[in-house]
Amino acid sequence: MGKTLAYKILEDHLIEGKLSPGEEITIRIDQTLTQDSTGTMVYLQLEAMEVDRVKTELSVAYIDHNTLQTGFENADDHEFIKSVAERHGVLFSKPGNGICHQLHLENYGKPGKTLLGSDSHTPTGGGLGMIAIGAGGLDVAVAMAKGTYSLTAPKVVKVELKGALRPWVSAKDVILYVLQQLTVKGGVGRIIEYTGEGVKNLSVTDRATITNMGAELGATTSVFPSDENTRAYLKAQGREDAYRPLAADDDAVYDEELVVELDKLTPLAAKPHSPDNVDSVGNIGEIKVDQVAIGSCTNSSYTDLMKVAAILKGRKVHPDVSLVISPGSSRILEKMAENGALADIISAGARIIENACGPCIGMGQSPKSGAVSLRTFNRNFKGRSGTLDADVYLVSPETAAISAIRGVLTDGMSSGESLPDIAMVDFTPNDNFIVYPDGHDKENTPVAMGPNIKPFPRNTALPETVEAKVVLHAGDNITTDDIMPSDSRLLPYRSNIPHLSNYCFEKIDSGFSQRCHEAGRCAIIGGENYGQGSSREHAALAPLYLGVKFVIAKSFARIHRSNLINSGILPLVFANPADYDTLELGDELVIENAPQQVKADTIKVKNVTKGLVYDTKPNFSDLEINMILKGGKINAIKESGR
Ligand code: MIC
Ligand code: SF4
Repeated sequence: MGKTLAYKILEDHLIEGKLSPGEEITIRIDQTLTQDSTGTMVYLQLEAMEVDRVKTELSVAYIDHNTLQTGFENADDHEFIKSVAERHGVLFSKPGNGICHQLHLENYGKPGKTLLGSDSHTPTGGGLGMIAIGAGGLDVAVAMAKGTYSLTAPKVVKVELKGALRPWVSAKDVILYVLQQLTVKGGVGRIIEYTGEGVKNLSVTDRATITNMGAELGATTSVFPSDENTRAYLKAQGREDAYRPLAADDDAVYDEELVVELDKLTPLAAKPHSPDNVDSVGNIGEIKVDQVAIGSCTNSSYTDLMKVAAILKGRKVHPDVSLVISPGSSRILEKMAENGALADIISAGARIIENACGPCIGMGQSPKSGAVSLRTFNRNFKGRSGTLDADVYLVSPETAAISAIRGVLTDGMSSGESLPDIAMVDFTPNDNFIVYPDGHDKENTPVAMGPNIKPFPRNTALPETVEAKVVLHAGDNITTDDIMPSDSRLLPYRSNIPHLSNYCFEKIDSGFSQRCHEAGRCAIIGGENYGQGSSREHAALAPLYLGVKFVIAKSFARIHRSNLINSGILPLVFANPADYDTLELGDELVIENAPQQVKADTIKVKNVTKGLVYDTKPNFSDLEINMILKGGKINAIKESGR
């Protein structure tokens, strides 16, 4: 029986377990990446593990999220990360170098390698034929300390690509189409593997756009074969020696299949407020646009921005539109400065901002009240832009640029305008933004600890009886942005959980943290796909700090479920989803004989207020049971080494 590419790479890295869907496996991690908004926690945790040098082939610490430096907090975090990176042999990418995923693709990604990143869009590396997985910060800290990562072996979904995209239709439309078909929870427990003759018609940066937004499917990761296009991309980056051809066997067997006919696709958009709320631009119609934002780890590559420059050249941004562009990396910006494309963009009336996440994570550029904002980003959750009543649409760079000129959402295909082909160019290697840890070690480099950096909360061993009061009864698809919002006001406090916890669930229930303080011991009730989106473990650490003991939901998103377990908070799934409706705010819940029950198939939760008993399914692996019993991953590692 032939093998999928995903399983070939996993098999190459398998350390422990049976490589079969649903089984727990431990794999070797070759590379890690962190970014600053999750990175401060990662490096606090790495320090807490008292390790010396990292065990990976390569680990990089990028600074791209908190770059506004509105106060000392951001800059202190950067200095802290730099010092810890130097102590442990991690490369440090200075602010201004660009967005972690774009930079990693350009400079370090290698076909066939594994990459674990403390950011949900780490699967961008799948565009190069890597198994690149997003995880909570603690998992990445452990991967650096031990060179391993444990996960449930996913199913593999085959997405067969046929034909080629037509002008004005791009990789963004491919992934929006897949999101329309599979939804934001369709990828949970799955790797999405792209195959078929259409693959050769997509460049590595196109592929990276698709694997990047596979995060929005909830997938463990997404992967493309490594072929001549991969070689060409690596050669253009001056790294042809990293090339290695990789593909699934012709007779590979997949768990599920989807066919995408590239030549039938038209420009698409994800409407407010979910990446899977997809419709064609033509159907949505020519709605008036107030803001257009181009950039993010999804769509800020050289070819993306050159297409934008070609559309803007010699024209004027519509008077009612604010067009803002954040390039993916310093080398892309440098190239566009050299070849004149930057001048074309500026002259059209676009605002150029730093090579960083910027508006994607609400660091500036919040649209005006009630605005329509078109963004080439990957998430349009309500309020993520910083403006609660803004309507954010996710579109391709082509759709964004032509709409910025016309002032209305525009389908480029029916616009009658032509679009030039963008040729790939060679980049001159440049590591001037990189600080190497050479010459530094733990002994000669002190940790630079600013006053805003506070210790992270730690849990204690699971008690016999767990009592908790329901402090929130939430709906389906709660995001980690809902749980722990992030914007220019809050991002500087990513290393200060006590401060952040005051804002937990702020956007959907402003009384949440107060209720937690009053209750002391708390439980959260959730619907389907609880905790989708960002990998921020702050969405587990802030609830831990506030006294949350367990969450019962209809289903969980992968990374958040792991983050809860890593913090010693129990993620429990309703055996009977109708039980969800019987629970109310203020209900007193009890789990008796908790240490015995967590080892069983079913955990019984008593609702003392209503006189009911709920069956819940923990589905914990042995490693997870150990973590729950010990009160989280750090305690488990310290006590039993795993
Ligand atoms: C995001 O896109 O939501 C982020 C900001 O990159 C997060 C990480 C974070 O919350 O710090 C992610 O995707 O993991
Ligand atoms: Fe940064 Fe946005 Fe990408 Fe997250 S999704 S890494 S905030 S650019």
